[in-house]
Amino acid sequence: MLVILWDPDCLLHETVELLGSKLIPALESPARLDAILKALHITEHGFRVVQPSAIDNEARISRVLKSTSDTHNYNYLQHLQTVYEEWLSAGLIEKDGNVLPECFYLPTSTGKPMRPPKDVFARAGYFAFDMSSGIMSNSYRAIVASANLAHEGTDMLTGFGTKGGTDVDTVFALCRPPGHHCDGRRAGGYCYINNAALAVSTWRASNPKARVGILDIDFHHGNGTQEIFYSDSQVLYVSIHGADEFPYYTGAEDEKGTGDGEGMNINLPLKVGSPFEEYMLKLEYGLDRVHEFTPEFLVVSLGFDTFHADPLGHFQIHTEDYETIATRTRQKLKDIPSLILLEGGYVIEHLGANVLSFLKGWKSV
Ligand code: OKP
Ligand code: ZN
Repeated sequence: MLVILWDPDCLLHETVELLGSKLIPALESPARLDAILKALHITEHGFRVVQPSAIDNEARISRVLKSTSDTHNYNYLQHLQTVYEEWLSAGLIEKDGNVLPECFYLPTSTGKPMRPPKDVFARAGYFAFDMSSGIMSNSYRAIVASANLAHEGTDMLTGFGTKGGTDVDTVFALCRPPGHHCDGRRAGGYCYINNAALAVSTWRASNPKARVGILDIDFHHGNGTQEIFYSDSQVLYVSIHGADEFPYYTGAEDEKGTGDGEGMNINLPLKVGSPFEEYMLKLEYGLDRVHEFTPEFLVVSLGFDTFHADPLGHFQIHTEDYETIATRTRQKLKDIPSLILLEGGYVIEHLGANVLSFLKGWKSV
Protein backbone atom coordinates (compact mmCIF):
# COMPACT_ATOMS: atom_id res chain seq x y z
CA MET A 1 0.00 0.00 0.00
CA LEU A 2 1.08 3.53 -0.83
CA VAL A 3 0.54 6.38 1.62
CA ILE A 4 0.92 10.07 0.83
CA LEU A 5 2.02 12.23 3.74
CA TRP A 6 1.74 15.99 3.94
CA ASP A 7 1.63 18.73 6.56
CA PRO A 8 -0.18 22.08 6.28
CA ASP A 9 2.75 23.74 8.07
CA CYS A 10 4.81 23.10 4.93
CA LEU A 11 2.70 25.80 3.27
CA LEU A 12 3.92 28.50 5.67
CA HIS A 13 7.38 29.04 4.20
CA GLU A 14 7.37 31.68 1.45
CA THR A 15 10.59 33.44 0.52
CA VAL A 16 12.40 35.50 -2.08
CA GLU A 17 15.49 34.45 -4.02
CA LEU A 18 18.12 36.01 -6.19
CA LEU A 19 17.71 34.55 -9.67
CA GLY A 20 19.48 35.89 -12.73
CA SER A 21 20.52 38.94 -10.63
CA LYS A 22 16.88 39.74 -9.81
CA LEU A 23 15.27 39.41 -6.43
CA ILE A 24 12.00 37.54 -7.08
CA PRO A 25 9.45 35.45 -5.15
CA ALA A 26 11.14 32.05 -4.81
CA LEU A 27 10.11 29.51 -7.45
CA GLU A 28 9.98 27.00 -4.61
CA SER A 29 6.62 28.30 -3.39
CA PRO A 30 3.56 27.15 -1.39
CA ALA A 31 1.64 27.04 -4.69
CA ARG A 32 3.63 23.90 -5.59
CA LEU A 33 2.20 21.95 -2.69
CA ASP A 34 -1.27 23.40 -3.25
CA ALA A 35 -1.20 22.21 -6.86
CA ILE A 36 -0.21 18.68 -5.86
CA LEU A 37 -2.86 18.48 -3.14
CA LYS A 38 -5.49 19.72 -5.53
CA ALA A 39 -4.62 17.07 -8.09
CA LEU A 40 -4.67 14.37 -5.42
CA HIS A 41 -8.03 15.44 -4.10
CA ILE A 42 -9.89 15.74 -7.37
CA THR A 43 -8.76 12.35 -8.64
CA GLU A 44 -10.08 8.92 -7.76
CA HIS A 45 -6.78 7.23 -7.18
CA GLY A 46 -7.24 5.08 -4.11
CA PHE A 47 -4.19 6.35 -2.19
CA ARG A 48 -4.33 7.29 1.43
CA VAL A 49 -3.53 10.99 1.74
CA VAL A 50 -2.80 11.66 5.41
CA GLN A 51 -1.19 14.11 7.79
CA PRO A 52 1.36 12.97 10.36
CA SER A 53 0.20 12.10 13.85
CA ALA A 54 -0.58 15.15 15.96
CA ILE A 55 2.45 16.38 17.86
CA ASP A 56 3.10 19.75 19.45
CA ASN A 57 5.69 21.96 17.84
CA GLU A 58 8.29 21.67 20.63
CA ALA A 59 8.14 17.87 20.58
CA ARG A 60 8.38 17.90 16.81
CA ILE A 61 11.44 20.13 16.94
CA SER A 62 13.24 17.88 19.43
CA ARG A 63 12.37 14.79 17.40
CA VAL A 64 13.80 16.37 14.25
CA LEU A 65 16.89 17.60 16.13
CA LYS A 66 17.43 14.09 17.44
CA SER A 67 17.13 12.41 14.05
CA THR A 68 19.44 14.95 12.42
CA SER A 69 22.07 14.89 15.17
CA ASP A 70 24.44 12.49 13.39
CA THR A 71 24.28 14.26 10.01
CA HIS A 72 23.67 17.94 10.76
CA ASN A 73 25.74 20.51 12.59
CA TYR A 74 24.09 21.61 15.82
CA ASN A 75 25.09 25.28 15.49
CA TYR A 76 23.70 25.32 11.97
CA LEU A 77 20.33 24.01 13.17
CA GLN A 78 20.34 26.60 15.98
CA HIS A 79 21.02 29.28 13.42
CA LEU A 80 18.03 28.17 11.31
CA GLN A 81 15.85 28.44 14.39
CA THR A 82 16.98 31.83 15.66
CA VAL A 83 18.39 33.94 12.84
CA TYR A 84 15.12 35.48 11.66
CA GLU A 85 14.34 36.82 15.17
CA GLU A 86 17.94 37.99 15.55
CA TRP A 87 17.82 39.93 12.30
CA LEU A 88 14.44 41.37 13.23
CA SER A 89 15.56 42.63 16.63
CA ALA A 90 18.80 44.00 15.17
CA GLY A 91 16.68 45.99 12.71
CA LEU A 92 18.20 44.23 9.70
CA ILE A 93 14.78 43.20 8.35
CA GLU A 94 11.13 44.10 8.75
CA LYS A 95 8.59 41.54 9.96
CA ASP A 96 7.80 40.43 6.40
CA GLY A 97 11.48 40.30 5.44
CA ASN A 98 13.85 37.48 4.54
CA VAL A 99 17.25 36.60 5.93
CA LEU A 100 19.42 36.35 2.81
CA PRO A 101 23.18 35.85 2.88
CA GLU A 102 25.56 38.35 1.37
CA CYS A 103 29.11 37.19 2.03
CA PHE A 104 30.00 33.50 1.86
CA TYR A 105 32.83 31.57 3.48
CA LEU A 106 36.06 32.15 1.64
CA PRO A 107 38.67 29.38 1.64
CA THR A 108 42.13 30.92 2.02
CA SER A 109 45.77 29.90 2.31
CA THR A 110 46.03 31.08 5.92
CA GLY A 111 45.23 27.63 7.25
CA LYS A 112 42.53 29.12 9.47
CA PRO A 113 39.59 26.80 9.97
CA MET A 114 36.09 27.79 8.92
CA ARG A 115 34.62 29.65 11.91
CA PRO A 116 31.33 31.51 12.25
CA PRO A 117 31.73 35.28 11.97
CA LYS A 118 30.79 37.35 15.03
CA ASP A 119 28.40 39.53 13.07
CA VAL A 120 24.83 38.17 12.91
CA PHE A 121 24.36 39.67 9.44
CA ALA A 122 27.46 37.92 8.13
CA ARG A 123 26.54 34.65 9.82
CA ALA A 124 23.82 34.01 7.22
CA GLY A 125 26.59 33.53 4.64
CA TYR A 126 28.52 31.13 6.85
CA PHE A 127 25.53 28.79 7.00
CA ALA A 128 24.50 28.96 3.32
CA PHE A 129 26.04 28.50 -0.11
CA ASP A 130 23.69 30.47 -2.34
CA MET A 131 20.96 33.11 -2.37
CA SER A 132 17.97 30.88 -3.02
CA SER A 133 17.49 29.90 0.61
CA GLY A 134 15.94 32.82 2.42
CA ILE A 135 14.58 32.51 5.94
CA MET A 136 11.33 34.29 6.82
CA SER A 137 9.15 34.31 9.94
CA ASN A 138 7.61 30.86 9.43
CA SER A 139 10.49 29.14 7.68
CA TYR A 140 11.73 27.17 10.67
CA ARG A 141 8.27 25.83 11.37
CA ALA A 142 7.95 24.60 7.77
CA ILE A 143 11.51 23.25 7.66
CA VAL A 144 10.82 21.16 10.76
CA ALA A 145 7.42 20.03 9.46
CA SER A 146 9.02 18.95 6.19
CA ALA A 147 11.80 17.04 7.95
CA ASN A 148 9.23 15.47 10.23
CA LEU A 149 7.46 14.03 7.19
CA ALA A 150 10.65 12.21 6.25
CA HIS A 151 10.90 10.92 9.81
CA GLU A 152 7.27 9.78 10.06
CA GLY A 153 7.32 8.32 6.57
CA THR A 154 10.34 6.21 7.46
CA ASP A 155 8.69 5.09 10.70
CA MET A 156 5.60 4.00 8.78
CA LEU A 157 7.73 1.73 6.60
CA THR A 158 9.66 0.14 9.43
CA GLY A 159 8.59 -3.45 9.81
CA PHE A 160 7.39 -3.87 6.23
CA GLY A 161 8.04 -7.40 5.03
CA THR A 162 8.32 -8.83 8.54
CA LYS A 163 5.75 -11.13 10.11
CA GLY A 164 2.84 -9.10 11.44
CA GLY A 165 4.48 -5.92 10.08
CA THR A 166 2.89 -3.05 8.20
CA ASP A 167 1.45 -3.43 4.69
CA VAL A 168 2.64 0.09 3.78
CA ASP A 169 5.45 -0.46 1.25
CA THR A 170 5.70 3.11 -0.06
CA VAL A 171 5.34 6.52 1.52
CA PHE A 172 5.38 9.61 -0.65
CA ALA A 173 6.24 12.55 1.61
CA LEU A 174 5.20 15.90 0.14
CA CYS A 175 8.16 17.71 1.65
CA ARG A 176 8.68 21.41 1.22
CA PRO A 177 11.13 22.88 1.65
CA PRO A 178 13.11 20.15 -0.15
CA GLY A 179 16.40 18.74 1.15
CA HIS A 180 18.98 17.28 -1.23
CA HIS A 181 21.21 20.36 -1.51
CA CYS A 182 21.75 20.75 2.24
CA ASP A 183 25.02 19.18 3.39
CA GLY A 184 24.28 19.34 7.09
CA ARG A 185 25.80 22.73 7.78
CA ARG A 186 24.77 24.95 4.88
CA ALA A 187 21.44 25.86 3.34
CA GLY A 188 21.25 26.19 -0.43
CA GLY A 189 19.08 25.46 -3.44
CA TYR A 190 15.89 25.97 -1.37
CA CYS A 191 17.09 23.26 1.07
CA TYR A 192 17.68 23.62 4.85
CA ILE A 193 17.58 20.14 6.31
CA ASN A 194 18.54 17.11 4.26
CA ASN A 195 15.34 15.10 4.45
CA ALA A 196 16.91 12.05 2.78
CA ALA A 197 19.75 11.96 5.32
CA LEU A 198 17.26 12.29 8.15
CA ALA A 199 15.30 9.33 6.76
CA VAL A 200 18.45 7.21 6.65
CA SER A 201 19.19 8.06 10.30
CA THR A 202 15.64 7.22 11.30
CA TRP A 203 15.82 3.89 9.47
CA ARG A 204 19.17 3.09 11.05
CA ALA A 205 17.83 3.75 14.55
CA SER A 206 15.97 0.45 14.26
CA ASN A 207 18.20 -1.23 11.63
CA PRO A 208 21.75 -0.10 12.51
CA LYS A 209 23.62 -2.00 9.81
CA ALA A 210 21.08 -1.67 7.03
CA ARG A 211 22.07 -1.10 3.43
CA VAL A 212 20.22 1.94 2.08
CA GLY A 213 19.86 3.00 -1.53
CA ILE A 214 19.22 6.63 -2.46
CA LEU A 215 18.01 7.32 -5.97
CA ASP A 216 18.07 11.03 -6.74
CA ILE A 217 16.06 11.89 -9.83
CA ASP A 218 15.63 15.60 -9.30
CA PHE A 219 17.08 17.56 -12.24
CA HIS A 220 19.83 18.93 -10.00
CA HIS A 221 22.69 17.07 -8.40
CA GLY A 222 22.03 16.37 -4.72
CA ASN A 223 25.36 17.75 -3.54
CA GLY A 224 24.23 17.68 0.09
CA THR A 225 23.22 14.04 0.10
CA GLN A 226 26.41 13.10 -1.72
CA GLU A 227 28.48 15.02 0.83
CA ILE A 228 26.79 13.48 3.86
CA PHE A 229 27.25 9.88 2.68
CA TYR A 230 30.50 10.25 0.72
CA SER A 231 32.49 7.90 2.94
CA ASP A 232 29.59 5.67 4.00
CA SER A 233 29.89 2.06 2.83
CA GLN A 234 26.26 1.21 3.65
CA VAL A 235 24.58 3.96 1.65
CA LEU A 236 24.60 3.87 -2.13
CA TYR A 237 23.85 7.26 -3.67
CA VAL A 238 22.86 7.33 -7.36
CA SER A 239 21.96 10.61 -9.05
CA ILE A 240 20.85 11.50 -12.57
CA HIS A 241 21.12 15.23 -13.16
CA GLY A 242 21.81 17.96 -15.67
CA ALA A 243 25.55 18.11 -16.45
CA ASP A 244 27.25 21.34 -15.41
CA GLU A 245 24.04 22.77 -14.00
CA PHE A 246 23.24 24.05 -10.51
CA PRO A 247 24.88 23.46 -7.97
CA TYR A 248 27.74 23.66 -10.49
CA TYR A 249 30.65 22.39 -8.36
CA THR A 250 29.55 18.79 -7.85
CA GLY A 251 27.94 15.94 -9.76
CA ALA A 252 30.80 14.79 -11.98
CA GLU A 253 31.23 11.09 -12.80
CA ASP A 254 34.62 10.92 -11.08
CA GLU A 255 33.06 11.66 -7.67
CA LYS A 256 32.80 8.04 -6.58
CA GLY A 257 32.99 8.14 -2.80
CA THR A 258 35.99 7.82 -0.53
CA GLY A 259 37.50 5.38 1.98
CA ASP A 260 34.97 2.70 2.89
CA GLY A 261 32.48 4.51 0.72
CA GLU A 262 34.56 4.22 -2.43
CA GLY A 263 32.32 3.13 -5.30
CA MET A 264 29.19 3.98 -3.32
CA ASN A 265 28.56 7.30 -5.03
CA ILE A 266 27.37 7.12 -8.61
CA ASN A 267 26.84 10.32 -10.54
CA LEU A 268 25.14 10.06 -13.91
CA PRO A 269 25.24 13.55 -15.42
CA LEU A 270 23.19 13.97 -18.56
CA LYS A 271 23.56 16.68 -21.19
CA VAL A 272 21.14 19.56 -20.99
CA GLY A 273 18.37 19.12 -23.56
CA SER A 274 18.63 15.33 -23.65
CA PRO A 275 15.61 13.40 -24.94
CA PHE A 276 13.71 10.93 -22.77
CA GLU A 277 15.32 7.89 -24.44
CA GLU A 278 18.75 9.00 -23.25
CA TYR A 279 17.39 9.72 -19.82
CA MET A 280 16.03 6.18 -19.63
CA LEU A 281 19.43 4.68 -20.48
CA LYS A 282 20.90 6.42 -17.45
CA LEU A 283 17.94 5.45 -15.30
CA GLU A 284 18.14 1.75 -16.25
CA TYR A 285 21.87 1.79 -15.49
CA GLY A 286 21.31 3.49 -12.14
CA LEU A 287 18.48 1.13 -11.20
CA ASP A 288 20.68 -1.88 -11.96
CA ARG A 289 23.39 -0.54 -9.65
CA VAL A 290 20.86 0.00 -6.84
CA HIS A 291 19.37 -3.46 -7.42
CA GLU A 292 22.78 -5.14 -7.25
CA PHE A 293 23.42 -3.48 -3.90
CA THR A 294 20.25 -5.16 -2.49
CA PRO A 295 19.21 -2.28 -0.24
CA GLU A 296 16.81 -2.95 2.61
CA PHE A 297 15.43 0.57 2.41
CA LEU A 298 15.09 2.86 -0.60
CA VAL A 299 14.89 6.65 -0.59
CA VAL A 300 13.86 8.35 -3.83
CA SER A 301 14.64 12.05 -4.06
CA LEU A 302 12.00 12.90 -6.62
CA GLY A 303 12.06 16.17 -8.52
CA PHE A 304 9.71 17.15 -11.31
CA ASP A 305 12.09 19.79 -12.61
CA THR A 306 13.19 17.28 -15.26
CA PHE A 307 9.96 18.36 -17.02
CA HIS A 308 10.54 19.88 -20.48
CA ALA A 309 9.01 23.24 -19.58
CA ASP A 310 10.67 23.67 -16.19
CA PRO A 311 12.37 27.04 -15.66
CA LEU A 312 15.22 25.39 -13.73
CA GLY A 313 15.54 22.06 -15.58
CA HIS A 314 16.33 21.17 -19.17
CA PHE A 315 15.49 17.60 -20.19
CA GLN A 316 12.89 16.58 -22.78
CA ILE A 317 10.60 14.81 -20.36
CA HIS A 318 6.80 14.99 -20.59
CA THR A 319 3.94 14.16 -18.24
CA GLU A 320 3.42 10.57 -19.45
CA ASP A 321 7.15 9.85 -19.11
CA TYR A 322 6.90 10.03 -15.32
CA GLU A 323 4.67 6.97 -15.46
CA THR A 324 7.42 5.09 -17.30
CA ILE A 325 10.09 6.29 -14.87
CA ALA A 326 8.05 5.12 -11.88
CA THR A 327 7.09 1.81 -13.48
CA ARG A 328 10.66 0.88 -14.33
CA THR A 329 11.91 1.98 -10.91
CA ARG A 330 9.33 -0.09 -9.11
CA GLN A 331 9.84 -3.10 -11.40
CA LYS A 332 13.57 -3.17 -10.79
CA LEU A 333 13.37 -2.37 -7.08
CA LYS A 334 10.24 -4.28 -6.16
CA ASP A 335 9.38 -5.11 -2.55
CA ILE A 336 11.90 -2.70 -1.04
CA PRO A 337 10.20 -0.39 1.45
CA SER A 338 10.43 2.97 -0.28
CA LEU A 339 10.28 6.54 0.92
CA ILE A 340 9.72 9.00 -1.89
CA LEU A 341 10.66 12.56 -0.95
CA LEU A 342 9.50 15.53 -2.97
CA GLU A 343 12.41 17.70 -4.10
CA GLY A 344 12.00 20.19 -6.99
CA GLY A 345 9.54 20.83 -9.84
CA TYR A 346 8.53 24.38 -10.66
CA VAL A 347 5.85 24.36 -13.35
CA ILE A 348 2.84 24.79 -11.10
CA GLU A 349 0.28 24.16 -13.86
CA HIS A 350 1.70 20.71 -14.64
CA LEU A 351 2.98 19.63 -11.27
CA GLY A 352 -0.22 17.89 -10.19
CA ALA A 353 -0.52 15.93 -13.43
CA ASN A 354 3.16 14.96 -13.29
CA VAL A 355 2.81 13.66 -9.74
CA LEU A 356 -0.31 11.68 -10.68
CA SER A 357 1.49 10.21 -13.69
CA PHE A 358 4.39 9.07 -11.49
CA LEU A 359 2.03 7.56 -8.91
CA LYS A 360 0.10 5.75 -11.62
CA GLY A 361 3.29 4.07 -12.79
CA TRP A 362 4.40 3.20 -9.27
CA LYS A 363 1.02 1.67 -8.43
CA SER A 364 0.84 -0.32 -11.68
CA VAL A 365 3.63 -2.70 -10.67
C1 OKP B 1 16.60 23.07 -6.14
B1 OKP B 1 16.15 21.66 -6.44
C2 OKP B 1 20.18 28.69 -11.72
C3 OKP B 1 19.92 29.15 -10.29
C4 OKP B 1 19.30 28.07 -9.50
C5 OKP B 1 18.56 27.42 -7.29
C6 OKP B 1 18.06 26.15 -7.87
C7 OKP B 1 17.68 25.18 -6.80
C8 OKP B 1 17.12 23.88 -7.28
N1 OKP B 1 20.88 29.65 -12.48
N2 OKP B 1 18.89 28.45 -8.20
O1 OKP B 1 17.15 20.74 -6.71
O2 OKP B 1 15.07 21.55 -7.35
ZN1 ZN C 1 16.05 20.41 -8.66
